[in-house]
Amino acid sequence: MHKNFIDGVWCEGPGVRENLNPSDLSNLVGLYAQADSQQTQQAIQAAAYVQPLWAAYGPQRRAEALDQIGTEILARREELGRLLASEEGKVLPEAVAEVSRAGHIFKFFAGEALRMTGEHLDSVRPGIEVDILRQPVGVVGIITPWNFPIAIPAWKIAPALAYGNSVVFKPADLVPGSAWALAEIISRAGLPAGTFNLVMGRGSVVGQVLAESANVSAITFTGSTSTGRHLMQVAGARLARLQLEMGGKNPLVVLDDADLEHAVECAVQGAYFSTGQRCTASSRIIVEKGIHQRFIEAVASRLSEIRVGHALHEGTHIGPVAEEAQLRQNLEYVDIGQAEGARLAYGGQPLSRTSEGYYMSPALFVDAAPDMRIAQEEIFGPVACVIPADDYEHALEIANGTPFGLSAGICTGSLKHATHFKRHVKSGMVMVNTPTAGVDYHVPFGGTKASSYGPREQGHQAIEFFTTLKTAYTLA
Ligand code: UN1
Repeated sequence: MHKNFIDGVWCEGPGVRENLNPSDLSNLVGLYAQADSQQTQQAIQAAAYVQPLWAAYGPQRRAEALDQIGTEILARREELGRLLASEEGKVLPEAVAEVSRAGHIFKFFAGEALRMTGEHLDSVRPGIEVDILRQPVGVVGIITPWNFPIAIPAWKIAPALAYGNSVVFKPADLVPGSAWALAEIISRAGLPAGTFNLVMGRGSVVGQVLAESANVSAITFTGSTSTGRHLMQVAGARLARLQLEMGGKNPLVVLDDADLEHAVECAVQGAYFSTGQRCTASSRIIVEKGIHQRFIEAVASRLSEIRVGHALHEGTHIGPVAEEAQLRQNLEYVDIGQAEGARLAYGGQPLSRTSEGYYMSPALFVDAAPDMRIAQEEIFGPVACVIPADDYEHALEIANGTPFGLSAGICTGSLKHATHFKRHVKSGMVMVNTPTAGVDYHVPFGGTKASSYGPREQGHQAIEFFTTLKTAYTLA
């Protein structure tokens, strides 16, 4: 049984959760404790008490702790990758790459701990000096989703700790395994007890206490738009600092002058890899009319080569859907798309494999209209639609026509269109001739419109959310 980590102590909870492998439901990944609201309160109190001590450790010791965590994650990438693939269902090479990303993130923020810079200037009043100091925010509540069970926790926990904050971490209920393994590594990194707390359990219990508690100064969350709105209502109402990363309906524009083969790879990789379970997935593929027919034939033919199967089996390209409810929702959207009049050109069927799991074939809709539900709502599965466009301007208008604005891509040989698109597409990230999903760890991540709220995650810019400024005046 894997326990929660509260105030430096491993504790059982009132509940237990079975972590099942979505590639093989007969495989129990492990049993994980479920915390209640009282334990969550204890974790918050411990974090609040010790935070000034952790801040006083100074940048050298904080950097060393983060570097040690990063080193161990990287050294264990194969083992942790297997665990991740087993609980979430992404294929082993993707899972190992995600673990590596988590390791690199800790190492990046080990360096950032040493770069907590402020500013110094003269006052407009003679004899007075002004210092703009950067300080930790306090206790940070971290709430993460199931689709990146180690990378997203890493890119929230590492900057929180680097800049001297303490942490109460609530991982997704569905995938506590990678989070627990990460917590276990952090538990041996020499942090004072209470600096980092792992509180596994339900969003409605643990997440709700984090949202309500006055001792939690900031909450960073990645997940659904509806939960983001709820946090806004509860934590926002008590004026907590918020960083919310929510849905996407990311467009990939393919123009007539694109390299066809490359555009197909960008579309297939962006829309379907990781089973389409990425907020950066290319779920709307907007294709100019001259290349349209050749493009959809090439994508359908490429999809026929994709092997869907057990995430740990060699040669699998796409693993199962992570959970039953998500599979049901994906298949419902396949029905909705057909009822709306889009044509299902490939896949969209439940699949059976040698083991019982949540398998489905990647679904490709064509002849979708921009206002259809399948073209407006985030599905979060291997379901994408092709929307035909008359020309570049039309494609850009469609690309900008949803409430979301996370990532956007364009495949084109035209410098003019690529440059225009980079400037005018309404998104936080824009990709030219590269897939909309799959981002670097050392540059900012985030979106516009309903996709994101608050300062960016990742890169040096993460400092904006995880620190606060204090302006100090000194009469010299
Ligand atoms: C990526 O595309 O590499 O939840 C990362 C998500 C995003 C992360 C995507 N926050 O899918």
